[in-house]
Amino acid sequence: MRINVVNPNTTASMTAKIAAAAEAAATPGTEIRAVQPTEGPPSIEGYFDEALSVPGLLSEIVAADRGGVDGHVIACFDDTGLDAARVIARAPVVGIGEAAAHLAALVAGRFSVVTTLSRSIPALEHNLVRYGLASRCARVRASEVPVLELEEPGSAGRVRIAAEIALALREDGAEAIVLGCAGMSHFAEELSAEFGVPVVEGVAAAVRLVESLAALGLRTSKIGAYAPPRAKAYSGPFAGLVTHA
Ligand code: 5HY
Repeated sequence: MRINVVNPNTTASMTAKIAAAAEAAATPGTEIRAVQPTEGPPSIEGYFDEALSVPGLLSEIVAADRGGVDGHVIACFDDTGLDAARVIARAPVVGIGEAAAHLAALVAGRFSVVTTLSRSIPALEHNLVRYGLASRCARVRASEVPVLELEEPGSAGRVRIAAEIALALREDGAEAIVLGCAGMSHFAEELSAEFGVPVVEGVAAAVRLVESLAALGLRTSKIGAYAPPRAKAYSGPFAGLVTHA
């Protein structure tokens, strides 16, 4: 089985971290193709970055889909471009945010999300409403750690994330934690041991879920919202994307 894992930002060190988490989670025999676009934001922090990351993301989705992968993972906790990717791709597409929230809801009555900056919170809250999981999320919290600070050796990021987890367990009634950034993937196991609760990491969750969809022969339904684009004269640098649908 081949899974295409796309980091929608352009930071290669983050893609490498994501690849390691994806390969550690994948079942034996699954090949992970981890990539990032050549154009777009170096990190995704809020609505503007999300929008600018989508064309590059879709380019990577289409390129892999043409090559015949069995599934796609969007490795940004905002699930940027998820619905558009499901329109244009033949193989199933899973976002790490949606995947992590669903798995957290299977192991806890209520969970809290700990993400990077406060400016990302509204988009994540909106996603949880779209996914039908808002009632299971006690709170979306921010550690105020910028995404790229997580790439800096020796940063205080982990300490600030742990402090926010402690507050979530004490104040929110959270019984599990979801790490709200692909750049936090390497912290999950140690934080779960430190706090004694499930800490759900989205890359691993999404890899296992998309493997399951592929193994069950389940692909995105193409008769409604995710039907291929209607024939029209697209123009500009991304017009070639639609010939794939
Ligand atoms: C992510 N940003 O997973 C999100 C998290 C965030 O570049 N990769 C990013 O801060 O919204």
